[in-house]
Amino acid sequence: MPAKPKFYLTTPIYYTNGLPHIGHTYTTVVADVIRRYKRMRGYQVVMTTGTDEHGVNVERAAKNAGVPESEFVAKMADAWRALWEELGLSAEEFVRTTDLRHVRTVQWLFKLCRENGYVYKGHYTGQYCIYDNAFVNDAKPGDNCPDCGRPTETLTEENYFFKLSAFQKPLLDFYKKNPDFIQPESRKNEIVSFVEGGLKDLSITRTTVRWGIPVPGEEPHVFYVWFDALTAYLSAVGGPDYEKRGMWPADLHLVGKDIIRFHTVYWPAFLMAAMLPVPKQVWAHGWFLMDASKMSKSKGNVVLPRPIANMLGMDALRYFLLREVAFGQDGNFSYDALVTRYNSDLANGLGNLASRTAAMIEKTFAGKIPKAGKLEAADEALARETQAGIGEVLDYFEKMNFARALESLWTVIAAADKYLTTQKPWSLGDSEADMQRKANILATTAELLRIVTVLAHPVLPDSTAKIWTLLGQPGSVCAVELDGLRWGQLTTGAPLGKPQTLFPRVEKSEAIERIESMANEELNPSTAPAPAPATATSAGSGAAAAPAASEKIGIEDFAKVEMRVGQIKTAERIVGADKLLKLTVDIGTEIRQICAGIAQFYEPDSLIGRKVAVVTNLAPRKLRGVVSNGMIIAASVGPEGRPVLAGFPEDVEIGARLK
Ligand code: ME8
Repeated sequence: MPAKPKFYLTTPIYYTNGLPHIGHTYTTVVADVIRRYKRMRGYQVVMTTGTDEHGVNVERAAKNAGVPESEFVAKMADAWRALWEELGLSAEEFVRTTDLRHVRTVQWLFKLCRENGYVYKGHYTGQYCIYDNAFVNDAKPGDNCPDCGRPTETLTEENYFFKLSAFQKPLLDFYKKNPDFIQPESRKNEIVSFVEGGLKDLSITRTTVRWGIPVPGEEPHVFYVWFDALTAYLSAVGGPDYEKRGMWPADLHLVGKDIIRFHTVYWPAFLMAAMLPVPKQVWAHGWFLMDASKMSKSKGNVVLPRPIANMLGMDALRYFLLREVAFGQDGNFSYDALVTRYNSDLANGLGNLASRTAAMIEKTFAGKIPKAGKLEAADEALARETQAGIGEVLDYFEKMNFARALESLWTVIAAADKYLTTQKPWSLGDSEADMQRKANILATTAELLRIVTVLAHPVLPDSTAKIWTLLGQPGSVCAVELDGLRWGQLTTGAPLGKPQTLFPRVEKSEAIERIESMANEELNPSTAPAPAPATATSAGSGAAAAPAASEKIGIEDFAKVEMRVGQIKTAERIVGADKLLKLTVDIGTEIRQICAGIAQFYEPDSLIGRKVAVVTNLAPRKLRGVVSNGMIIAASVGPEGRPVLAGFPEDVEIGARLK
């Protein structure tokens, strides 16, 4: 058998100053989808992801955490790796920039660039913050440090420089010869004009940073940011011995649009300087935005992958990320859209088609897919449509147009639904002719479902594996070769597998509340003890988690909770969240917006002017997209946990502290 062609793809190596959010998950999911797709097209695939662990930010974060840098990054790298594993996104290679294999590769690459005359020692002058011990990129004399706000000083230090300026023409020639190198096309134009505008040499070492890879024999120089980070792609597949592993050059670097320049200008230039093979393609996708802005923990608008995977399954998240936004463009993330798509496309679409097909086969043909006889026009039309769908979906996959690939695939699912509705196998009787007609209809539907399952597998690996078993098809769905996929390959006569839960329908507002409360808990573990809306009682779950009776807390723990008398100024319902009210509450020093899970028990108007007990020092969190900055205290009454607001029989001053 001829050796399989290789395909090497990478995600960025992510910074260790936080944990993965939906943006990082997006890139990694896409990489995983391509990996699975390429395997089904006969490639031997290696995927690399990893962590970018050097630099001043890590120095600072480790200092704040009171641990050595090595310990800090080891913990973070473990957390990233563990999360990818939990989400079914582990790559073949997880490279850390503190790995010895990486340190050696960076030093080797530097040596090659230097030997070839592209590295020189010079001086870098920039604005430096003496409090944070770091240069402030792009700052001018007189600017303050964006981190601490104090004045920066002009400082000159000795650096090694990379002669990027020498690569203007080689890069432009390279882009011309390799028109697919930068994708999508719009980004390519942006990069070409940037390079045409002239390239400045690049400082690639620092003496003011301690936590970095040392430049051998040139201490205290350490490599600086991109020379270190980009090289990780090569370290992961052999470094200096890359030829032995046979994976380099990378076939595809997947990145967000924020880092395209580094990947399409610096990286090929470093490799050209070292006379090493240059990657084949860099694909820059857009951003997932939350409320039209980039996610950040301080804005309280990060979306975490784990709560979504826990609530709806990882396949649902994968499907949404790929289906919702055209790959390459920015898009908004919304829980509402996520759950809507889940219910309509997965629960009512694919999931329903699979379970009703299996149920009909179970009932009519004792759980074995019947053989089709002579097909009627309607059967043949569906077969043709499905066969055409195969070509279309594969074509879209090749073009990385995942949204269109899924759209095409779901058109095929819709065609099957329509076919069943018009053919009505359930209305046929037990005569020989009717039984044969039913066999044709169900075999046709099962064959369509088999093809859809194969094509959807890269995106929905878990649920398609379940459908494959349900259909009693031999082997595993991931082993089916896409190139040979066509109508007419259904294995009939084999018993169906056990019925499987695929995508149970969810109630939208409840699902969103649960996702948000899991996310709040993950983001603020110390301040979000219970998966409840912002009242001490939890409408829905009934029980706010209290410590076990034996678990006593000290007065100092209690003192950490700041509670004050507040007065409700306004109250309104939140569209789509039938349990929540949005309140504004005067707490003496300010008016706060607080969401409370009491909508089923209190009319908004009845609350205006009421004095309530408010926890005022909870970290803000979002409930159904609405920021809640505090919590109203209520008793939880009866088995359903009916909230009864705590109040004051005597008149109390607004803002008074509760002790
Ligand atoms: O830049 N939407 O790491 P990083 C879509 N260490 N994708 C997003 C996103 C969003 N809102 N937010 C992040 C670094 N991403 C460097 C990379 S590579 C040699 C070094 C994704 O942790 C997207 O892929 O800031 C983006 O390029 C990457 O995460 C940035 O991750």
